Amino acid sequence: MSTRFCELVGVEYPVIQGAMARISDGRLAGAVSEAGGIGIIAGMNVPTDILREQIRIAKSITKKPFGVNVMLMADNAEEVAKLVIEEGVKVVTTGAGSPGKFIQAWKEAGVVVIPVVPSVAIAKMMVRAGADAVVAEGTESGGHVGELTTMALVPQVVDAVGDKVPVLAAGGIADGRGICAAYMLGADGVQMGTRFLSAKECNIHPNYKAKILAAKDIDTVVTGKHTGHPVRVIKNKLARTMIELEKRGAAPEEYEQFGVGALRKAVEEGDMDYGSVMSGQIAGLVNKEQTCKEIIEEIFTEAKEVYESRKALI
Ligand code: TUI
Repeated sequence: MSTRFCELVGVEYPVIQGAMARISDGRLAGAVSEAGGIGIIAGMNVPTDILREQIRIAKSITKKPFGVNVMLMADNAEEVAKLVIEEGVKVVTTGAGSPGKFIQAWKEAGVVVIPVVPSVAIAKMMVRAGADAVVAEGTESGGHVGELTTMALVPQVVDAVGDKVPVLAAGGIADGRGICAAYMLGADGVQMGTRFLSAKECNIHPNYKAKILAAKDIDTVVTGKHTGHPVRVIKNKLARTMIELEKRGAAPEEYEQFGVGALRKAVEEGDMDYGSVMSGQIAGLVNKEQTCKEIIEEIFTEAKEVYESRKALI
């Protein structure tokens, strides 16, 4: 099942564990990489010394390549960009903006650069700037999302840049069916976040994990569309309050205050009422806690079975 993405980064399975702010740390990323995928440590707003510690934790768990995410809207983007070079991190993914000004230094240091993109125009811009691969992320994803669905976005990004770089699909993918579908759309691999929220190595509050395991198909909603930072979360009191205020035409400043610290409330305190419980639409499919190794082996075994059982249809 090796794809050109596997060759590019030197991994067994073409799966990236999506960066999850305040969630994906060295332990999770190390476990994903040790299992044959690419684990990603989220760098957003993590102080440099703590991030360095997390990178070293991942290195102590695995000798295989792993990555760090640079969230470009975050104040510490510049520091994270430098730290990955200092620490010899093999892969960088980026989100919520253009990493253009960092790309040259990363490439000189031999870092594989993989921006996450929500549209064809941004995918083209990233490839022109020197990206080695792109993740085309549909609006089904958790967290900060674009407008397009994975089904519409991935083949269009593949047509636009797939002859130059590998394209990975993200958003709404959590099992072997999703992997097969991504391959059929022309992707060379997938990025999954929500499925890894259920991993044994994922250090979120037990209430958060339970919420994901219990979630149904219609349980997420996008808040903050008017603020320019649309974020998909599990519906709760915080999400309903924000949507109500948006409907009433309240100024973004009025409800953005609710978002401050809300992710920490969910991840660390387990506040499922007023915390920001970021999750993708596929949470309804995520029903059991497993190790990263079990998750990765299961989804790729499933992908083979799905392909065998469905190929006669074509
Ligand atoms: O970045 C994500 N997902 C995220 S970031 C995040 S942290 C956060 N917390 C609170 C509020 C807002 C964010 C949680 N989830 N996904 C990748 C992604 N990147 N989605 C969309 C984009 C994107 C958008 C615009 C990438 C590039 C871009 O370029 C615009 C430009 O030209 O600069």
